[in-house]
Amino acid sequence: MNIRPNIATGHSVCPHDCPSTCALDVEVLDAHTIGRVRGAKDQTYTAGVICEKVARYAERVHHPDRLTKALKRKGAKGSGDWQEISYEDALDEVAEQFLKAEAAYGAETIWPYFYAGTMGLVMRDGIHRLIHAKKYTRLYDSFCVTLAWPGYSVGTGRLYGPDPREMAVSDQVIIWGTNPVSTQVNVMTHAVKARKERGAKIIVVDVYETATMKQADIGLIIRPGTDAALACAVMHVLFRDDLADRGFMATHADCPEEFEAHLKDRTPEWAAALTGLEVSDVVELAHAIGKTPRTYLRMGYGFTRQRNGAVSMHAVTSIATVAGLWPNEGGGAFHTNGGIYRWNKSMIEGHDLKDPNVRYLDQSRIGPALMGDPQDIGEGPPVKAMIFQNTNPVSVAPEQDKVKQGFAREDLFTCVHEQFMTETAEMADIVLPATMFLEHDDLYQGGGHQYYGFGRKLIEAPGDCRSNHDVICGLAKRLGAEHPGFDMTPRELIDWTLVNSNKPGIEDLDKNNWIDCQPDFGTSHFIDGFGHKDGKYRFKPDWHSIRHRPDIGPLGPIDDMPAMPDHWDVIENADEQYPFRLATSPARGFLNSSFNETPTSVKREGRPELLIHPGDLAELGLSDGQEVCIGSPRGQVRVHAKAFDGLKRGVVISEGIWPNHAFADGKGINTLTGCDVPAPAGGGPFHDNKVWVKPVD
Ligand SMILES: Nc1nc2c(c(=O)[nH]1)N[C@H]1C(S)=C(S)[C@@H](COP(=O)(O)OP(=O)(O)OC[C@H]3O[C@@H](n4cnc5c(=O)[nH]c(N)nc54)[C@H](O)[C@@H]3O)O[C@H]1N2
Ligand SMILES: Nc1nc2c(c(=O)[nH]1)N[C@H]1C(S)=C(S)[C@@H](COP(=O)(O)OP(=O)(O)OC[C@H]3O[C@@H](n4cnc5c(=O)[nH]c(N)nc54)[C@H](O)[C@@H]3O)O[C@H]1N2
Ligand code: SF4
Ligand SMILES: [Mo]
Repeated sequence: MNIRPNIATGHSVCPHDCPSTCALDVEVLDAHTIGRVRGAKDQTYTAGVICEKVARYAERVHHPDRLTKALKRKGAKGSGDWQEISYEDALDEVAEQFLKAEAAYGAETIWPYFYAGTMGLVMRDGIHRLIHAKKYTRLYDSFCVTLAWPGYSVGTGRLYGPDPREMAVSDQVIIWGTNPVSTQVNVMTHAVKARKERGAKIIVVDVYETATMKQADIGLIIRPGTDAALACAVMHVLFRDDLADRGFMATHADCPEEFEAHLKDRTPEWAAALTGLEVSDVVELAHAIGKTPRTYLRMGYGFTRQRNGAVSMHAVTSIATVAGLWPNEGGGAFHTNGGIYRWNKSMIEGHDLKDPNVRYLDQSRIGPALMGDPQDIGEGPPVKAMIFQNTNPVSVAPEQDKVKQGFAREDLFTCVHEQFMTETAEMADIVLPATMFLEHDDLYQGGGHQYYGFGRKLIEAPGDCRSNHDVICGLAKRLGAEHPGFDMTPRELIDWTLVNSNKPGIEDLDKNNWIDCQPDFGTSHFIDGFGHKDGKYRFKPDWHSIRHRPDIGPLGPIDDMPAMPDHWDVIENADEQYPFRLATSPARGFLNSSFNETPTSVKREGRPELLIHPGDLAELGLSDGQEVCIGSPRGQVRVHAKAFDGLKRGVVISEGIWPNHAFADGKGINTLTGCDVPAPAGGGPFHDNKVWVKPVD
């Protein structure tokens, strides 16, 4: 189907790390060039809508700064002094350095490091095959989901929920700790449809007045890290005011009486003091939920980026059980559908070569790990050689001062496979240019919806760019790593994965573009029982059962976790020295550190800023627009203050992961964030920071 006459339209899927995973119609102008990108109209979740930054993807694919040649470092680390070399020579050099390091320190001295810059199963996950084949150190991928997913699944026993399209037939959508107008625009499509067609209410719970809250009927601005307090008080009122669904709980929950008793003193007054809300706000929220059976709780990642984030996720999910929302169409609590696809990834990831004795290192602790912290390295070998794909840790990882110290080590060899000269690439010994999603084939699954889809190669890559798959296979050959997956094409890997996951093969996918995997109503709504053996929702969860990776156990101080939902006071509370609480919320124009190089995104965002209440600004003797220094226990950064009254006194927000060079001193926002390991499974507490704010002297 052509959107504009004479312009071919190709079909693909957005590869970025975003729950929307939009189905795309791409104008293909010639074999090397794209035009506009649009959301596919007939994929029912995307429904023709995508974000601005991807609509303008031509800016990113055809960006003049794209890497197109392999580079070898000539000058000092980070000096920007490079020599162009051939791709083959570059791969030879990487293999030689890896073999040298392995000979001296053993295979675990090599730590391949990756994340979700592409969400394609072939391109993102193929690196596991090399890791397992060579017994290199494994990566514990804790940046994003390890606080959120356990909190949901520990209660429900599953990692899926009511069909997200049902938001459109809901009477009340509660958008909790997510800012979809910026981070996953399609939530708004369905929620706004419900408002237009059924008069549904949209309620938003956040720590500041986001673009999403501006579109809501009710906005609740709370203090960071107090979501479980709000949830507990809501459930207290549901029990107290006879709005709890005791019949549903009798058949579908583990210990409703004990839970009710536990909530006795979690009153609206108690929650108001912790959250900063009015008592009436808490009671009204509870009544709105208790009286609206079709209430759909759409819970994001943002509120879990706190040291108590997993407990908060479990607490908010529990509201749906107390109110008996689950059985209703347009009702229930949804976080992600990651659990519906049940892929057999053993060919992509080389599971047959897995050795459970090989160590893991925690991605969020790359700073301490590179600096030889005994908590990470223990008796094991130091990290001497690394390859990076799809991630930019010298900007996105917490405790940047340590990360940068680590990358500056003269005895550390790094190869960075990238699309742009990121901060991580700048510190490399070898830089390899990478393809973008329109230049290779891959398979994608939606987290915020229920489709998997085919992302096709639609254009040729510029210069010498190669895909992740090509690089991994090229290295495997040189390193003597063997597995059938290294000899397959991306299409063959996709087909194998589909067929061995009991799904129709690639020809079917090629024909249909996307396939709907939403489980049936009874399953999605847990009417047939929750995912635990007895079919019951857990108010009293077994946090010890949480395994984010099957072979890695609980990490944080799990025995200290509350037995039932509660305000767990392990957040980085403000104190005399650090009187503010800082959240580093995502910016609309960027996607983590991606797109912070495209002109329209940079123009939209302006410059790194600190949103601060005018009252606090005045009290500090500062003026709007003044340059300020922010300090946390981990370091200091400089930004411009911006007066903003859509937040509580004592709370400050800095949006977006700007390039480090956008800050005075070159110190980016993650200089302030921490990499301690929250319970139960680790994860980045990016929005949980105590800070001071001072004028720049
Ligand atoms: N434009 C854009 N889109 C993105 C991204 C991006 O950087 N930019 N990142 C992508 C990625 S990797 C992910 S994981 C998703 C994340 O997307 P979301 O699930 O939306 O999570 P966040 O954006 O981290 O935070 C959402 C909101 O939670 C708020 N928040 C912070 N702390 C608290 C708290 O204690 N309680 C409550 N109630 N709210 C809190 C933040 O202020 C923010 O407004 O978005 C993806 N999409
Ligand atoms: N302060 C603060 N920090 C945060 C967060 C926050 O909210 N606040 N959010 C955190 C979260 S949720 C996440 S998920 C992480 C994400 O952090 P990252 O995983 O580092 O994500 P990006 O910053 O988008 O960087 C992805 C990189 O991959 C490259 N890339 C994309 N596709 C490909 C490919 O096919 N091949 C190769 N070789 N490279 C590719 C892109 O050019 C880009 O530089 O950041 C975390 N950091
Ligand atoms: S909303 Fe998310 S998935 Fe959709 S196009 Fe934008 S970044 Fe991609
Ligand atoms: Mo993320």
